[in-house]
Amino acid sequence: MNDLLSAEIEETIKSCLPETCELTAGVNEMMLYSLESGGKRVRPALCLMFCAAAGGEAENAMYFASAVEYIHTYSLIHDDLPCMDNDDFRRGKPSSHKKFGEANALLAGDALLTRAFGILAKAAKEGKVGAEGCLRAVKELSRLAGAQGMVGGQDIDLMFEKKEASGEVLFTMDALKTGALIEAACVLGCIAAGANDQRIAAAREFAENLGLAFQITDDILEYNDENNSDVLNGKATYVSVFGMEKARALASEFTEKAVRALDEFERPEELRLFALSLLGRKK
Ligand code: GRG
Repeated sequence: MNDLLSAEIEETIKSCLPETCELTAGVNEMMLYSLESGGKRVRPALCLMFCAAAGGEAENAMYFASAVEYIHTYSLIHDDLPCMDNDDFRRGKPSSHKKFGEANALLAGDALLTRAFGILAKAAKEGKVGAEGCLRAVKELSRLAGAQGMVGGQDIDLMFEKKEASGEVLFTMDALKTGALIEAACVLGCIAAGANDQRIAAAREFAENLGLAFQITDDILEYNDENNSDVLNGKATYVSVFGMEKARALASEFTEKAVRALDEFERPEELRLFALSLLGRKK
Protein backbone atom coordinates (compact mmCIF):
# COMPACT_ATOMS: atom_id res chain seq x y z
CA MET A 1 0.00 0.00 0.00
CA ASN A 2 1.54 3.36 -0.95
CA ASP A 3 2.00 6.25 1.51
CA LEU A 4 -0.94 8.17 0.10
CA LEU A 5 -3.37 5.29 0.64
CA SER A 6 -1.85 4.63 4.08
CA ALA A 7 -2.51 8.23 5.10
CA GLU A 8 -6.00 8.08 3.65
CA ILE A 9 -6.93 4.90 5.48
CA GLU A 10 -5.78 6.47 8.77
CA GLU A 11 -7.97 9.50 8.08
CA THR A 12 -10.94 7.36 7.08
CA ILE A 13 -10.70 5.15 10.16
CA LYS A 14 -10.82 8.26 12.34
CA SER A 15 -13.60 9.91 10.32
CA CYS A 16 -15.80 6.82 10.74
CA LEU A 17 -16.21 7.27 14.48
CA PRO A 18 -19.87 7.82 15.36
CA GLU A 19 -21.28 11.26 16.02
CA THR A 20 -21.07 12.04 19.68
CA CYS A 21 -22.18 14.46 22.38
CA GLU A 22 -20.63 15.59 25.62
CA LEU A 23 -21.97 12.65 27.61
CA THR A 24 -21.02 9.94 25.09
CA ALA A 25 -17.67 11.39 24.00
CA GLY A 26 -15.92 8.96 26.36
CA VAL A 27 -16.97 5.96 24.24
CA ASN A 28 -15.37 7.52 21.16
CA GLU A 29 -12.23 8.24 23.14
CA MET A 30 -11.96 4.57 24.13
CA MET A 31 -12.65 3.39 20.58
CA LEU A 32 -9.97 5.74 19.25
CA TYR A 33 -7.44 4.64 21.88
CA SER A 34 -7.47 1.10 20.51
CA LEU A 35 -7.94 2.06 16.85
CA GLU A 36 -4.82 4.21 16.99
CA SER A 37 -2.49 2.19 19.16
CA GLY A 38 -0.09 1.05 16.46
CA GLY A 39 -1.76 -1.82 14.60
CA LYS A 40 -0.13 -2.94 11.35
CA ARG A 41 -3.35 -2.37 9.35
CA VAL A 42 -2.90 -5.71 7.57
CA ARG A 43 -6.63 -6.16 6.92
CA PRO A 44 -7.30 -2.67 5.48
CA ALA A 45 -4.21 -3.06 3.28
CA LEU A 46 -5.50 -6.38 1.93
CA CYS A 47 -8.95 -4.92 1.29
CA LEU A 48 -7.57 -1.95 -0.68
CA MET A 49 -5.06 -4.08 -2.58
CA PHE A 50 -7.69 -6.65 -3.60
CA CYS A 51 -9.89 -3.85 -4.87
CA ALA A 52 -7.02 -2.54 -6.99
CA ALA A 53 -5.92 -6.04 -8.12
CA ALA A 54 -9.45 -6.68 -9.37
CA GLY A 55 -9.36 -3.51 -11.47
CA GLY A 56 -11.26 -1.21 -9.06
CA GLU A 57 -10.34 2.13 -7.48
CA ALA A 58 -8.82 1.54 -4.02
CA GLU A 59 -10.61 4.73 -2.91
CA ASN A 60 -13.94 2.93 -3.23
CA ALA A 61 -12.86 0.29 -0.71
CA MET A 62 -11.79 2.77 2.02
CA TYR A 63 -14.95 2.38 4.09
CA PHE A 64 -15.03 -1.41 3.72
CA ALA A 65 -11.36 -1.54 4.79
CA SER A 66 -12.13 0.63 7.83
CA ALA A 67 -15.13 -1.51 8.82
CA VAL A 68 -12.94 -4.63 8.90
CA GLU A 69 -10.35 -2.81 11.04
CA TYR A 70 -13.10 -1.79 13.50
CA ILE A 71 -14.07 -5.47 13.88
CA HIS A 72 -10.42 -6.50 14.25
CA THR A 73 -9.92 -3.84 16.95
CA TYR A 74 -13.00 -4.95 18.90
CA SER A 75 -11.78 -8.55 18.78
CA LEU A 76 -8.41 -7.59 20.27
CA ILE A 77 -10.01 -5.56 23.09
CA HIS A 78 -12.28 -8.48 24.01
CA ASP A 79 -9.48 -11.01 23.56
CA ASP A 80 -7.37 -9.14 26.16
CA LEU A 81 -10.12 -9.11 28.83
CA PRO A 82 -9.54 -11.03 32.07
CA CYS A 83 -12.27 -13.53 31.08
CA MET A 84 -10.40 -14.26 27.84
CA ASP A 85 -6.60 -14.09 27.51
CA ASN A 86 -6.14 -11.64 30.39
CA ASP A 87 -3.43 -9.54 28.77
CA ASP A 88 -2.40 -6.27 30.43
CA PHE A 89 -0.60 -4.98 27.36
CA ARG A 90 -1.41 -4.74 23.67
CA ARG A 91 1.12 -3.40 21.18
CA GLY A 92 3.32 -2.32 24.11
CA LYS A 93 0.60 -0.11 25.65
CA PRO A 94 -1.90 -0.84 28.45
CA SER A 95 -4.76 -2.89 27.02
CA SER A 96 -8.19 -1.24 26.92
CA HIS A 97 -9.42 -2.72 30.23
CA LYS A 98 -6.19 -1.69 31.98
CA LYS A 99 -6.64 1.86 30.74
CA PHE A 100 -10.42 2.27 31.10
CA GLY A 101 -11.63 -0.59 33.32
CA GLU A 102 -13.23 -3.87 32.34
CA ALA A 103 -16.82 -2.73 31.82
CA ASN A 104 -15.70 0.19 29.66
CA ALA A 105 -13.43 -2.04 27.56
CA LEU A 106 -16.35 -4.37 26.94
CA LEU A 107 -18.42 -1.39 25.76
CA ALA A 108 -15.61 -0.01 23.58
CA GLY A 109 -15.48 -3.40 21.82
CA ASP A 110 -19.27 -3.52 21.43
CA ALA A 111 -19.30 0.00 19.99
CA LEU A 112 -16.58 -0.87 17.45
CA LEU A 113 -18.39 -4.03 16.38
CA THR A 114 -21.74 -2.33 15.85
CA ARG A 115 -20.22 0.73 14.17
CA ALA A 116 -18.54 -1.51 11.57
CA PHE A 117 -21.92 -2.26 10.01
CA GLY A 118 -22.84 1.43 10.04
CA ILE A 119 -19.64 2.09 8.10
CA LEU A 120 -20.68 -0.44 5.43
CA ALA A 121 -23.96 1.46 5.04
CA LYS A 122 -22.03 4.74 4.82
CA ALA A 123 -20.10 3.31 1.82
CA ALA A 124 -23.38 2.88 -0.05
CA LYS A 125 -24.84 6.19 1.12
CA GLU A 126 -21.80 8.07 -0.18
CA GLY A 127 -21.81 6.21 -3.50
CA LYS A 128 -18.55 4.28 -3.00
CA VAL A 129 -20.42 1.04 -3.72
CA GLY A 130 -23.93 0.24 -4.94
CA ALA A 131 -26.72 -1.01 -2.64
CA GLU A 132 -26.18 -4.59 -3.80
CA GLY A 133 -22.46 -4.44 -3.06
CA CYS A 134 -23.25 -3.08 0.38
CA LEU A 135 -25.70 -5.93 1.10
CA ARG A 136 -23.15 -8.51 -0.03
CA ALA A 137 -20.56 -6.90 2.24
CA VAL A 138 -22.95 -7.01 5.24
CA LYS A 139 -23.66 -10.69 4.59
CA GLU A 140 -19.96 -11.59 4.26
CA LEU A 141 -18.76 -9.55 7.23
CA SER A 142 -21.47 -10.74 9.61
CA ARG A 143 -20.84 -14.38 8.68
CA LEU A 144 -17.05 -14.20 8.77
CA ALA A 145 -16.83 -12.16 11.98
CA GLY A 146 -19.51 -14.16 13.81
CA ALA A 147 -20.26 -17.69 15.01
CA GLN A 148 -19.38 -19.23 11.63
CA GLY A 149 -16.10 -17.29 11.55
CA MET A 150 -13.93 -15.40 14.03
CA VAL A 151 -16.13 -15.84 17.12
CA GLY A 152 -16.52 -19.55 16.33
CA GLY A 153 -12.72 -19.83 16.17
CA GLN A 154 -12.36 -18.06 19.48
CA ASP A 155 -14.82 -20.52 21.02
CA ILE A 156 -12.68 -23.45 19.84
CA ASP A 157 -9.72 -21.65 21.41
CA LEU A 158 -11.55 -21.51 24.76
CA MET A 159 -12.53 -25.17 24.47
CA PHE A 160 -8.90 -26.19 24.17
CA GLU A 161 -7.57 -23.88 26.86
CA LYS A 162 -7.01 -26.73 29.26
CA LYS A 163 -6.84 -29.61 26.77
CA GLU A 164 -4.08 -30.45 24.36
CA ALA A 165 -4.98 -29.45 20.78
CA SER A 166 -3.84 -31.53 17.77
CA GLY A 167 -2.47 -29.97 14.59
CA GLU A 168 -5.87 -30.58 12.93
CA VAL A 169 -7.65 -28.63 15.68
CA LEU A 170 -5.15 -25.77 15.34
CA PHE A 171 -5.75 -25.55 11.58
CA THR A 172 -9.54 -25.47 11.99
CA MET A 173 -9.42 -23.02 14.88
CA ASP A 174 -7.10 -20.58 13.11
CA ALA A 175 -8.86 -20.80 9.77
CA LEU A 176 -11.79 -19.31 11.69
CA LYS A 177 -10.20 -17.18 14.42
CA THR A 178 -7.59 -15.51 12.20
CA GLY A 179 -8.41 -16.55 8.62
CA ALA A 180 -12.08 -15.57 8.53
CA LEU A 181 -11.54 -11.85 9.09
CA ILE A 182 -8.66 -11.85 6.61
CA GLU A 183 -11.08 -13.47 4.16
CA ALA A 184 -13.62 -10.72 4.88
CA ALA A 185 -11.00 -8.06 4.09
CA CYS A 186 -10.02 -9.71 0.78
CA VAL A 187 -13.59 -10.46 -0.34
CA LEU A 188 -14.88 -6.98 0.56
CA GLY A 189 -12.07 -5.48 -1.54
CA CYS A 190 -13.25 -7.61 -4.48
CA ILE A 191 -16.88 -6.61 -3.90
CA ALA A 192 -15.90 -2.92 -3.92
CA ALA A 193 -14.29 -3.52 -7.33
CA GLY A 194 -17.36 -5.35 -8.66
CA ALA A 195 -15.24 -8.50 -9.16
CA ASN A 196 -16.76 -11.68 -10.63
CA ASP A 197 -17.39 -14.90 -8.66
CA GLN A 198 -14.23 -16.55 -9.98
CA ARG A 199 -12.09 -13.77 -8.54
CA ILE A 200 -13.99 -13.79 -5.27
CA ALA A 201 -13.33 -17.55 -5.00
CA ALA A 202 -9.61 -16.91 -5.67
CA ALA A 203 -9.58 -14.21 -2.98
CA ARG A 204 -11.03 -16.75 -0.52
CA GLU A 205 -8.36 -19.29 -1.48
CA PHE A 206 -5.66 -16.65 -0.98
CA ALA A 207 -7.11 -15.61 2.41
CA GLU A 208 -7.49 -19.15 3.70
CA ASN A 209 -3.82 -19.86 3.08
CA LEU A 210 -2.52 -16.45 4.09
CA GLY A 211 -4.54 -16.61 7.33
CA LEU A 212 -2.82 -19.84 8.34
CA ALA A 213 0.62 -18.56 7.29
CA PHE A 214 -0.05 -15.38 9.31
CA GLN A 215 -1.05 -17.27 12.48
CA ILE A 216 1.88 -19.70 12.22
CA THR A 217 4.25 -16.72 11.82
CA ASP A 218 2.58 -15.13 14.87
CA ASP A 219 3.26 -18.28 16.91
CA ILE A 220 6.88 -18.33 15.73
CA LEU A 221 7.36 -14.67 16.71
CA GLU A 222 5.66 -15.17 20.10
CA TYR A 223 7.66 -18.30 20.92
CA ASN A 224 10.54 -16.23 22.29
CA ASP A 225 8.32 -13.68 24.07
CA GLU A 226 8.34 -14.68 27.73
CA ASN A 227 5.45 -12.28 28.49
CA ASN A 228 3.16 -13.84 25.92
CA SER A 229 0.03 -15.27 27.56
CA ASP A 230 -0.18 -18.31 25.26
CA VAL A 231 3.41 -19.23 26.04
CA LEU A 232 2.91 -18.55 29.78
CA ASN A 233 -0.29 -20.66 29.89
CA GLY A 234 1.34 -23.51 27.98
CA LYS A 235 -1.29 -23.32 25.19
CA ALA A 236 -0.75 -25.41 22.05
CA THR A 237 0.85 -23.44 19.22
CA TYR A 238 2.27 -24.47 15.84
CA VAL A 239 5.73 -24.38 17.40
CA SER A 240 4.77 -26.59 20.36
CA VAL A 241 2.85 -29.07 18.16
CA PHE A 242 5.10 -29.24 15.05
CA GLY A 243 8.46 -27.88 16.26
CA MET A 244 10.14 -24.70 15.00
CA GLU A 245 11.55 -26.08 11.76
CA LYS A 246 8.28 -27.63 10.57
CA ALA A 247 6.32 -24.54 11.66
CA ARG A 248 8.57 -22.37 9.47
CA ALA A 249 8.15 -24.77 6.54
CA LEU A 250 4.35 -24.70 6.98
CA ALA A 251 4.28 -20.89 7.00
CA SER A 252 6.22 -20.85 3.71
CA GLU A 253 4.02 -23.52 2.15
CA PHE A 254 0.78 -21.71 2.98
CA THR A 255 2.22 -18.41 1.72
CA GLU A 256 3.18 -20.05 -1.59
CA LYS A 257 -0.33 -21.45 -1.96
CA ALA A 258 -1.79 -18.01 -1.23
CA VAL A 259 0.43 -16.42 -3.86
CA ARG A 260 -0.61 -19.02 -6.46
CA ALA A 261 -4.27 -18.05 -5.98
CA LEU A 262 -3.40 -14.53 -7.19
CA ASP A 263 -2.97 -15.78 -10.80
CA GLU A 264 -6.66 -15.02 -11.25
CA PHE A 265 -6.06 -11.24 -10.95
CA GLU A 266 -4.88 -8.74 -13.53
CA ARG A 267 -2.62 -6.78 -11.13
CA PRO A 268 -1.38 -9.26 -8.50
CA GLU A 269 2.17 -7.98 -7.96
CA GLU A 270 1.56 -5.72 -4.96
CA LEU A 271 -0.40 -8.46 -3.17
CA ARG A 272 2.29 -11.02 -3.92
CA LEU A 273 4.97 -8.79 -2.38
CA PHE A 274 2.72 -8.05 0.60
CA ALA A 275 2.10 -11.77 1.29
CA LEU A 276 5.86 -12.42 1.19
CA SER A 277 6.54 -9.46 3.49
CA LEU A 278 4.11 -10.88 6.08
CA LEU A 279 6.05 -14.14 6.09
CA GLY A 280 9.26 -12.23 6.83
CA ARG A 281 7.74 -9.82 9.39
CA LYS A 282 9.35 -9.24 12.77
CA LYS A 283 6.21 -8.19 14.76
C1 GRG B 1 -17.16 -11.74 21.95
C2 GRG B 1 -16.21 -11.54 24.32
C3 GRG B 1 -16.01 -11.75 22.87
C4 GRG B 1 -14.77 -11.95 22.42
C5 GRG B 1 -14.43 -12.14 21.05
C6 GRG B 1 -13.43 -13.00 18.59
C7 GRG B 1 -12.50 -12.63 19.67
C8 GRG B 1 -12.98 -12.27 21.00
C9 GRG B 1 -11.20 -12.61 19.49
C10 GRG B 1 -10.62 -12.83 18.17
C11 GRG B 1 -9.55 -13.74 18.18
C12 GRG B 1 -8.20 -13.20 17.93
C13 GRG B 1 -7.62 -12.16 18.83
C14 GRG B 1 -7.51 -13.75 16.93
C15 GRG B 1 -6.10 -13.48 16.69
C16 GRG B 1 -5.88 -12.89 15.36
C17 GRG B 1 -4.54 -12.21 15.29
C18 GRG B 1 -3.39 -12.97 14.74
C19 GRG B 1 -4.43 -10.97 15.73
C20 GRG B 1 -3.25 -10.11 15.60
O1 GRG B 1 -3.39 -9.44 14.37
P1 GRG B 1 -2.34 -8.35 13.87
O2 GRG B 1 -0.95 -8.89 14.02
O3 GRG B 1 -2.58 -7.22 14.95
O4 GRG B 1 -2.75 -7.91 12.53
P2 GRG B 1 -2.20 -5.67 14.90
O5 GRG B 1 -1.77 -5.37 16.31
O6 GRG B 1 -1.10 -5.43 13.92
O7 GRG B 1 -3.44 -4.96 14.54
